[in-house]
Amino acid sequence: MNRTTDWWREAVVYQIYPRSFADASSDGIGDIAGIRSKVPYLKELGIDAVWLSPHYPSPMLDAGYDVADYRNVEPIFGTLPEMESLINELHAVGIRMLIDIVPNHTSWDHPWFKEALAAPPTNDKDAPAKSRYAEGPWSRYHLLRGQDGGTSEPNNWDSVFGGPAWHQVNDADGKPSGWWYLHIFDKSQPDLDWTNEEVRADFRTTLRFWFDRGIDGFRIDVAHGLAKAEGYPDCPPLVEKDPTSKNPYWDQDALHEVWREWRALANEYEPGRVFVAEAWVHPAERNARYLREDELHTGFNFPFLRAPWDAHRMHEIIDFTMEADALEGAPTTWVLENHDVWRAASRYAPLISDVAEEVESDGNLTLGDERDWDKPRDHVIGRERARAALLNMLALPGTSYVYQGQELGLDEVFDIPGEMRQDPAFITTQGERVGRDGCRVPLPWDTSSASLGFNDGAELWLPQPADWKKYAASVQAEDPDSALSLTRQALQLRKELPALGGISEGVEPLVWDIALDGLLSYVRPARLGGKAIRVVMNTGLEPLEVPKSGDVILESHAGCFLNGVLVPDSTVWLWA
Ligand code: ISL
Repeated sequence: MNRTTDWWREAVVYQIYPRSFADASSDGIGDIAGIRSKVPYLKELGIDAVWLSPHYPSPMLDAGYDVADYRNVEPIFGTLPEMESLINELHAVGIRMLIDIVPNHTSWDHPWFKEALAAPPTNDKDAPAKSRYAEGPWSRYHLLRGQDGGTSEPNNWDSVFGGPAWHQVNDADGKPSGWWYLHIFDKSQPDLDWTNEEVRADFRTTLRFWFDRGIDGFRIDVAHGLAKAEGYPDCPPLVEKDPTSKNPYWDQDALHEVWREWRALANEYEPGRVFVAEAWVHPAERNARYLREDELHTGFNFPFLRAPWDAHRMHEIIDFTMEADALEGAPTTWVLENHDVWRAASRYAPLISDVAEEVESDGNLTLGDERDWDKPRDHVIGRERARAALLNMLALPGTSYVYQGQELGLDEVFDIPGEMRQDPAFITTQGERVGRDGCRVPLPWDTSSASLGFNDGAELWLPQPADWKKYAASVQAEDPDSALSLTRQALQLRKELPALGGISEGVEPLVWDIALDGLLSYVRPARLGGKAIRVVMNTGLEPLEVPKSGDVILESHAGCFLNGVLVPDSTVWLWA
């Protein structure tokens, strides 16, 4: 174990979604210059690393997850030299930098796809259904002959954003060719064929391109999607949304070969570079296979993100994810928010109509948990729970991910007018699915402009709610009880208290204290001369007596722990 290179085992990584972080150019969309202006803020927040969502040239039909050039910077965001300055400036203040990479698909604006479209397939009416067209430029993508003489999709696969996962290509005369390309996401995101060595070699070049510029690692988009089952079999009924190997386009064994290749490449660097997998795979043991010693370093813990507001369920999830990852010697990570899901403050907010009833996620959380999104919720409770959940997360052993604005306690924004919404899930389903724009609203920084310091007041790509002034970072910085102050304190204590670290020395199981109805409690044992810490969270509806309590280190809101009793919707760190 090398403590210097294993920083990723217990870091706090802050996700920056560049469109919505800070806009120095005042065109309404965030940019690299905006991020550079906030490096002091990031330093003061106390994070260890940044993960930047895609910054590559893109037509932005999926907010940059549709990449047209993997070795450059989107002009809206800035230039390559600016990107290099950002890397250096973060490093200068001791913050590492991960960037996103999107290997499952390119944009339809990528030169490879344009080249493919310019080489229309022959309209071979006699070609059997599902035959592969793997010649020339099309061999980098999945192009198949449709069924019923080419008139219908090659199989029943659905796109994650709604509708079929196939789009028909025209022949040279502009008529439907009978050949269809695969797009598991939007039709502007054709899937790459990873059995093609040219594709693999080109991504190796991209990895080196960024590693050579000082990037510390990559977050790998859709790491469970690269291989498709041979023969493109139909998806069995009811398996459609199932991220297991039963689904012919998720979690296929063949893709692990790619991760082994990437790991070997990352290991060539000194210090070694790291990967975090975005893999929505279950069961946890299968997910852990992505973290084998010669594959990826870590992966997101999505079961934790999807946990309902229930101590018992959280206990189970913390335990089984740690156990599964430990089988591969990997540390577990923790995440509550990202750019694809509802803000925690809204996700945990109970419906007003039935405060007591908690509905467990239906598994469709990945594109924003869209259950009852238009029904009123108790956001006061939601915000308290989000603070409590954050404090619990930051005490768990291993790396935690914080999504921009989570430190400000932002809510999901629901009242974005339809014509401003940009998520392909909203557009493809014509509004049937509300999509993910609600967690992507530009950040409120201060009260200096109509856009709350996001830019000089120019119109934003997504509107901020009228009451967001109270969330502005500058306002919260003055308030010792704000979400921002709480996050800063927690991150500071994480650095100071030895008991909250230690996972670099090996994967230790948590010491559970109690997980009673509504009460989650565990101890982080004493180490390096520091004292043990007990973490207690109350997800129940009643105040609960904490059987073993010590002096308070930090409370999720002031006064939530008094005389040994913890109020609902709160977390406390105590000396054990
Ligand atoms: O595959 C899923 C469920 O099994 C999805 O949850 C999927 O993994 C997830 O939506 C992938 O998200 C990532 O890739 C998308 C992009 O729109 C998201 O923003 C990104 O996080 C396509 O690149």
